[in-house]
Amino acid sequence: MELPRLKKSSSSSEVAQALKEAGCVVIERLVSEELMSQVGSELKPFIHSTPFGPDSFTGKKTKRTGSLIARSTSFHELASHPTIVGASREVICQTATTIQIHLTQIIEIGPGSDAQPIHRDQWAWDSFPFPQDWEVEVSTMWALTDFTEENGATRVIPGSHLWEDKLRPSFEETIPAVMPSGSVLLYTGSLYHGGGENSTTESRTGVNVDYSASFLRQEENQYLACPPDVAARIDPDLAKLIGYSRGSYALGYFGDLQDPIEALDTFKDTNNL
Ligand SMILES: O=C(O)CCC(=O)C(=O)O
Ligand SMILES: [Fe+2]
Repeated sequence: MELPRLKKSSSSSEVAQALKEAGCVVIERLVSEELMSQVGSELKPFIHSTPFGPDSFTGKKTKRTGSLIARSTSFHELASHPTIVGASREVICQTATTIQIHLTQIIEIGPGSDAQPIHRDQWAWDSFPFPQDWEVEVSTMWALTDFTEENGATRVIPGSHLWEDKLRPSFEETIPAVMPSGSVLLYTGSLYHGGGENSTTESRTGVNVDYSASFLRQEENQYLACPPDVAARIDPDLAKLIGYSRGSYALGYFGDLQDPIEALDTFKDTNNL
């Protein structure tokens, strides 16, 4: 199966349909290169002070820098892009009533990095065996630099979202998601994939934003990454998407069954925001 490729003008439903069929899809040049380089320059000091990963999964020559909502205002446009959020909602809400941002992470695969082991992102939930027709996560990888086969473009196996669980596919079964800066690769939590090997002398930089069913624990702790004094200053819809809202009917309330967004309203009132 080939990796489906869609245009910037594609609707959320077209993207969701491609995800349901192939488990992955690229939208070419969804945002401008200028926006990507703005995100890159806002995050540069944070990437600079990030240590390399401790093991072969995170990558010993790879840097992973999080808290992107608090650290880069330009990044908000990527995290809340209507085509992406709409498609994620459509795919995940076959099984859940609401979605949330699961993690935000800039991934810089340094020169000489080995390929990452092929995996499913949904294994993060203790490898819980979700039924095959349950999609609980949509991952996105925005190309900040161009993604090439040589510099470590994400490797995917289109169609593998329907494969059995706990397989160990070989690197040879994968293909690289080659795409120019400003493009985005979407893949379900059930798709077998991994970061590629970087045999060039430059870093490959991708912006990874994942969305998940709100009934699952978030991989990046959004309440520490974006505490109330930060969350009160961002767009309320984005604040809701990171978890300052109720998940489903009962999840995430505080105090006397209050909705989390009320905590931000109170914070704004007391601080005249
Ligand atoms: O960096 C990449 O291309 C993929 C990273 C990835 O799959 C992960 O960290 O889970
Ligand atoms: Fe992954």
